[in-house]
This record gives sequence, structure tokens and C-alpha cells, in this order.
Amino acid sequence: MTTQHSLPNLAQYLDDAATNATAVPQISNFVPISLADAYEVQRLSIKARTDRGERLIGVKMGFTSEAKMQQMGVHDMIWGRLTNTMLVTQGGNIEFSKYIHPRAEPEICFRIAKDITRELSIDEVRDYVLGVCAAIEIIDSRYENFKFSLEDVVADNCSSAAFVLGSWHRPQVEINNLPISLKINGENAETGNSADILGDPWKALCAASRLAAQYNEPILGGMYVMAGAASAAAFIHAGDKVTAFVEGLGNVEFNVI
Ligand code: OOG
Ligand code: MG
Repeated sequence: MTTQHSLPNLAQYLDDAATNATAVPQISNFVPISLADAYEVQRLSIKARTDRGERLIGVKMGFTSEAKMQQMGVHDMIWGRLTNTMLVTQGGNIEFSKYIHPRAEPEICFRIAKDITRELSIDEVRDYVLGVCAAIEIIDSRYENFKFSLEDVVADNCSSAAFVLGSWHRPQVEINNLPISLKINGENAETGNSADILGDPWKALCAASRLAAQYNEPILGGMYVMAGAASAAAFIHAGDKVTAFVEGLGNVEFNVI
């Protein structure tokens, strides 16, 4: 790897692309990087954000459903980081001009009750959760044409751009086998079922705990964990009203201005 393609330079390349809302060629087009290097690029690009004053407030799981893997042509579970500036108020606005080619996807989010430092089993994972809610993730790949390899998308913080959270429910609420839909301007854009998230959305949190242990990055009490989309994602445009509905958890929405 040349100095030009050092991991810090690649992190800056992606951070600049996000800041300037300009798509760039995917990294794998000009230099091969390993998955470990890609996670290091992700860590460095997030460090650039926290150095500017942003705070780490959670993590998001990616490719936890077949629908997402099929849509993006990537077949491994991944995770990315969420900072406070990505959190959009429920019913609030995002400015289209700050994004490249944003897409929205309906999700389920967990609020963590106490630090997760080791892999949790499906039987204990609920004890680590304060609440669950319907959510929307706004993804915005920094790569041209939203095209990437697994390493590319990991380096790009798994396309994370923004997220919106609905009202909180107690962790005892049933979250498996719930119909999920995404509407744009009242029209159905995507549909899915929470069972499509690894067969049970709680398993997405188990997977996050495994990654937390593997990368020695605890998920702290108070943080959010997005479970990953059960459906494909839909492109959004200025003027759109975007609503997700998770049966039993309710609606969550935002506007694109
Ligand atoms: C990568 C992010 C994947 C999910 O929910 O599966 C993701 C992408 O699709 O660009 O957020
Ligand atoms: Mg997602």
C-alpha cells in the first residue's frame, strides 16, 4: 500500500466525500484492502468526526436480512457507528442537499441498559435492553452508483448517514414476526417482516455483542443499536414524507426538504 493509499488517507477520502456530499470511486477500484483494514478506516473516519466534537451514540448492524444482501450484492453481516449528529428528531426534516443519493429503510432499534462487553446469548440479551422502537435508517453510500464490495462498505461506515427513532416500548414487547412497511408520500415503497432479520431481531443484538467482544469495543449503556433492515431500501428525494410502520411498535417519520 502506498502512502497515498494509507489507511488514514482513505479515512479522510471518505470523510471528505461525506462532508462535501460528493460520490467518489470505490476504494477496491484502486487498492485492495482487507476487512480488518476496512474496519480501521471506519474507526479513523469516525475519529475524525469525534475530533470535530461529535459523540458516539450507538452502532448499526448491516446485512442482517436476505432482502438487504440481495439488493446490495453483499453477503456478510457488518456493523457501523452512529454519532449524535446523525440522529434526526421524529417528525423532523433532513436537507436533501447534505446527502449524495440517500435511501431510507425501516428498522427496529434497541436502547441499551448496561454495558455489553462480551457475546450475549439469545436468553440473556433482553436483560441488557431498556427499550425497543420502530426506526428509519437513512443510508447514503459515499461511493458512485451506491456500488461497493464488503470491504468498501465497511470502510464507509456501512453507508450510515442518519436515523430516526419512534416511541419507546418495554423490552418485553413482542418484536418477532411483525409486518414492517415503508411509505413514501403515503405510497407503499417497501415491505418486510421482522422475522426476516436473522429469523429473530434479538439475534441482531446478539450479533452486535459478538462484534463488540471481537473488536474490543463495548456497547455502552444508553447507546442505540439498529438491528438492520428487514426489507430493501428506497431512494428518497426532496419533498418526500417518509414513514415506517412496525406493527405493535407504531409509526416513525421524517421529511426530506
Ligand atoms: C449498507 C448498509 C446496510 C442494513 O440495514 O442492512 C444496512 C448499504 O446497504 O448501503 O444498513
Ligand atoms: Mg440499515
